[in-house]
Amino acid sequence: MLTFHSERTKLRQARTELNGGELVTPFECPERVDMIIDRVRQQRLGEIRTPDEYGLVPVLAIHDARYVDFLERAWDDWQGAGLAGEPIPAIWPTRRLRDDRIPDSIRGEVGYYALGGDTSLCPGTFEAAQASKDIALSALDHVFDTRASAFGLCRPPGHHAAIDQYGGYCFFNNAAIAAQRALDRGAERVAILDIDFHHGNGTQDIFYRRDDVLVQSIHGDPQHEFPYFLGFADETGEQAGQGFNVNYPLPSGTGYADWRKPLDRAIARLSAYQPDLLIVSVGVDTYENDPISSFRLKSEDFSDCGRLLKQAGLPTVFLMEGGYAVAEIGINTVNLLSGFDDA
Ligand code: SP5
Ligand code: ZN
Repeated sequence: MLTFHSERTKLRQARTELNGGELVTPFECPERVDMIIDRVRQQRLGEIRTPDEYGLVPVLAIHDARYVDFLERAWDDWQGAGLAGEPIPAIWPTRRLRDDRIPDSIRGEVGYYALGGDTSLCPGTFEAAQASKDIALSALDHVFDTRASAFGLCRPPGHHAAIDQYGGYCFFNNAAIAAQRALDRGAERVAILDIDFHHGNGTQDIFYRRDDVLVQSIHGDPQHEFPYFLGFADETGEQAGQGFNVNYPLPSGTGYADWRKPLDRAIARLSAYQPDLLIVSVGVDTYENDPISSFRLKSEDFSDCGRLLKQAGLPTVFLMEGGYAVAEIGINTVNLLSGFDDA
């Protein structure tokens, strides 16, 4: 399988993450990319290519223009306002406040556009986010053109990013941007299957009223896991999208035997939909030793998951999302991709 990779993804090097009242070194770190690409080379998964540059047009097909502009200037504005440290919101337009006005001061804007406080902004974030979507688009184009499958080693991840919101370590929704490009290139139906530990709230929200993208997500129950406020089983889509969003929340401690049951259901639903191609949002934070998650998949389980995904029989674009057990992230990710290739 072909891998798309760019060193530019490592330009985001945030120093801080707000985690339970403390500022810690971010779990979503540039070393994740090094560990995965090293393993891709070591296991001879296939050729590694540098992505093409697509500019902002495909980003603006999904995201709000003012949001994109905010991301581009946020760090400079924070510095310009004389604020120390990295931008983290301290107030949001939550219940009983207005969300129909956008502040014109950076502290207010950060609160307006952030969905959580876990994702500090820093120099290089915008460039890395652009590289990440270029990787997703290059992988999409390769799969669209050849019907062979491909892996986009995206970083930062994307599935928590909504039309005008960043957070959960995500800025541009790479999977959504790639899905929209497939449709714009003539695909009639695209399916997204999100196997990251966390619910892909951004992806769900972007396509919630549409029937041309089937969105399915297997994740930790938001009743007790991030992002807490979306991802429940009763969210099935609205209007034209009714029935085209499927959530499979699972309890803490879920191991592979119980995790693969919804995977089987998701693959069956996928086959019924008959999409032109499949985009897999790959998180390996379902791993038993992940530092921020609570499922119990073992390294060999990712190989079996890859094998099962092959059964869908679809041209498949794998896009990297989460996974924070850095020492094992390469093994787990490449196990999944090899499991698919070798099936
Ligand atoms: C792409 C992705 O996987 N984003 C995840 C963002 C999660 N950010 C919030 C992390 C909360 C960590 N809680 C730590 C609990 C440790 N037991
Ligand atoms: Zn995750």
